[in-house]
Amino acid sequence: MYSGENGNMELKYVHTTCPYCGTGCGFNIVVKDGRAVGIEPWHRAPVNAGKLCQKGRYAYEFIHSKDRLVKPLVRENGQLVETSWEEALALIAGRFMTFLPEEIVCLSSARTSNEENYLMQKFARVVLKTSNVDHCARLCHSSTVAGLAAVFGSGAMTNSILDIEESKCIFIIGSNTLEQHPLIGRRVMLAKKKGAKIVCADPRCTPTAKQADLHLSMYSGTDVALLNGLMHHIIENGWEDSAFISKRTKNYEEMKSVVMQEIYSLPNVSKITGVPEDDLKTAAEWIAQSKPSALIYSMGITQHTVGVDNVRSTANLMLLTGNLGVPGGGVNPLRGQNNVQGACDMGCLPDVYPGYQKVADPKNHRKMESIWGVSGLPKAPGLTVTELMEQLAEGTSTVKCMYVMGENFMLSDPDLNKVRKAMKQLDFLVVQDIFLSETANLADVVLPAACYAEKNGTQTNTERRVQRIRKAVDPPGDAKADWRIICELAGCMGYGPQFSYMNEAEIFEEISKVTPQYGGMSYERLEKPDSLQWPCPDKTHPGTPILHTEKFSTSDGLAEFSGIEWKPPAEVPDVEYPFILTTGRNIWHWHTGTMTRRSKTLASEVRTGWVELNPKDAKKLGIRNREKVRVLSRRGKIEIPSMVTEDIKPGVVFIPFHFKECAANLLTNGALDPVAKIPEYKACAVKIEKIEPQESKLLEGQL
Ligand SMILES: Nc1nc2c(c(=O)[nH]1)N[C@H]1C(S)=C(S)[C@@H](COP(=O)(O)OP(=O)(O)OC[C@H]3O[C@@H](n4cnc5c(=O)[nH]c(N)nc54)[C@H](O)[C@@H]3O)O[C@H]1N2
Ligand SMILES: Nc1nc2c(c(=O)[nH]1)N[C@H]1C(S)=C(S)[C@@H](COP(=O)(O)OP(=O)(O)OC[C@H]3O[C@@H](n4cnc5c(=O)[nH]c(N)nc54)[C@H](O)[C@@H]3O)O[C@H]1N2
Ligand code: SF4
Ligand SMILES: [Mo]
Repeated sequence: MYSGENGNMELKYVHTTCPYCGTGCGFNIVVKDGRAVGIEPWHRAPVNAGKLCQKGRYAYEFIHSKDRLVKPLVRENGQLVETSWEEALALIAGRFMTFLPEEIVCLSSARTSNEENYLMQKFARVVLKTSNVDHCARLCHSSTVAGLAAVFGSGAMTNSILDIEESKCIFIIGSNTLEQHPLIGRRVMLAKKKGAKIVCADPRCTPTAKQADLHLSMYSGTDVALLNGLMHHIIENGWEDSAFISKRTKNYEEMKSVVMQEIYSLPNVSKITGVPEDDLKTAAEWIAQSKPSALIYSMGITQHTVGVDNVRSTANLMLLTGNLGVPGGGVNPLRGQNNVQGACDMGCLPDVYPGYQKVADPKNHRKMESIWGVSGLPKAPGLTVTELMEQLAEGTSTVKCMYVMGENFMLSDPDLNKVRKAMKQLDFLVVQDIFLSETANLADVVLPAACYAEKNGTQTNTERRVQRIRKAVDPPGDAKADWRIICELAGCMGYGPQFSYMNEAEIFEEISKVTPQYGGMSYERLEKPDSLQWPCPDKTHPGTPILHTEKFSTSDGLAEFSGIEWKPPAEVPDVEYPFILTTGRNIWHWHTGTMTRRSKTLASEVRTGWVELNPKDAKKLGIRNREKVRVLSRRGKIEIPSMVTEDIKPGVVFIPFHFKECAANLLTNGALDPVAKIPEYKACAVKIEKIEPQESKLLEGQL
């Protein structure tokens, strides 16, 4: 931090890390008279070298919003009314103590720091004696964590952001990198400038697909067929890396026997995926014949009932072509939220303590009891949030109480009508947020939290880089940092000694003791702009930019192929619901819009949602561009402006899920992957109806 004279104005520049995506760009918050007034480049930031996308550039605009939460609120006669911290915390502590461990769930937040996530899972386990702790990674990369851990022994991105530039061929599948991880997209573009081939597999011709040398325009939900087809062609041509396969992997023959079946020959795969055969051939040749090749994926792969299968298939392809453990290669899942990697690392998952140490292993159990100075920690894994919502809606759950920190599932969970029904089953809901979100609006108690610019801490980006966030301004009103709120609540419930920290650095010190991957890290070491990438097991370890260089993290050090058959999505189009709906994001907005829709520059660029459909489909339905239409699924309906565009495959429609007035999640399907329990956000069946002129007049009258 330094203060500079600018005319006679005193400006302060505070180095920090972006609160939006998992790229983890660094920037300076400009502070004047105690207010954040701008964002300026921080050129020494390792990930982005001073460059930013529009969300980072305007990440100061929502901080001083007039409708920030400034006081705790409690529900009285149906209304949320202001109260003091003492009363709010006493009320919560009293109520929490009346619930059994199996009756209570904590949801942590990938928007908050490692320190705060660490304390949330510690609160659940130590104070409430429950393993019921989860967070939005369940909706995002739970299939990555499960799938890659099974293959490589670790669920994290194998390579680094900088390293992408060294690649000779980049295969992007189910990731709109240029819009959703723009500063990683920049590295892809730099690789392209140096001659790398870019292949992009996506049902939409996104800005990323437009920059690619080859766009594989596929139907949603056909990824395993596509990947098996590419592997079929590679093996048929003898392009596999036999030396790598024999030295570093096992189970190759099983995988080979599956992908060499007739169903995965290119003519068949072309029929299933809708991608021309020649494009499949070119992609297979580029990926196999360029060394090194890197694979990048994100939600187009993970958010399916076959999410884990999809993830394992991507790993099969990169093992087959010998692209692991080398610079410019790797399987690179791009983690979404600023600190979703950290929230997972910190053990905000129902089956693991910090550092992915299994709850069910008695050795870990004893270790944690001794470090935390408690007895009676829960021994069995807890509930995932998606299973919880399902059971609540069916009326079969034991859960009666939820403590939610920084998640807005009333807009982000699938099948919102079901979620609303689930919420009716709860006796007590506490939501801690920076704004009165759709979820907070249902709570019995709302706690006002400090935002990223108002607290210190660390967060971990997609390439496992642990970086500092630094306090630039004071929180508004009575709002407090999440970590302080958790500690005060634990104190009210008789656990003061286990939660007495003077500052964030003390919490981090405990994290480094408990979490093997963070063992050698401290605030002092993280002060350097380069920060550290985990694993960093001891104080002299320099951190690890590339995983699996010598051996994999599995028990025998080998990576494991698996033979995976293609299965269609849980719900496929039929006569009544003839379109595949896929959902996702836009560069200007963030998830449920709590921050970006309050950011005046971002909000003025894109004001509401839309449904993308191909001109051929629009013509059949008699729908013009920008006409308001009705989209219906078996679960709900919305009204939304159309966007008629060649950029989407006929038969597929796309809706961004940021906008509450036309919420995509009223339509989506809550069907889950059997292992990861991730919902199928990327494929369900819908129909589209024209809104007749008389009807639309009536609607206008109602607005
Ligand atoms: N601007 C912005 N950036 C963000 C976010 C945001 O809300 N706004 N959110 C962050 C978070 S948490 C995450 S997880 C990431 C997500 O980052 P991405 O995964 O890149 O984003 P999405 O738009 O969800 O989906 C990516 C692409 O998958 C395609 N797709 C849909 N169905 C399929 C399919 O079946 N197969 C394949 N191969 N592709 C398919 C979609 O057309 C879309 O272009 O973004 C992060 N970055
Ligand atoms: N249809 C569809 N739905 C999806 C997806 C999709 O692709 N399609 N993607 C899914 C994915 S990948 C994700 S990650 C989820 C995201 O789902 P959510 O995490 O529910 O979405 P956010 O809008 O990021 O909500 C975060 C909340 O945290 C609050 N917040 C921000 N900073 C702080 C802080 O410092 N402290 C506290 N206490 N609160 C804070 C924000 O105001 C906001 O209310 O959405 C999922 N939903
Ligand atoms: S790329 Fe991600 S981390 Fe970087 S400025 Fe944009 S939103 Fe922030
Ligand atoms: Mo995400």
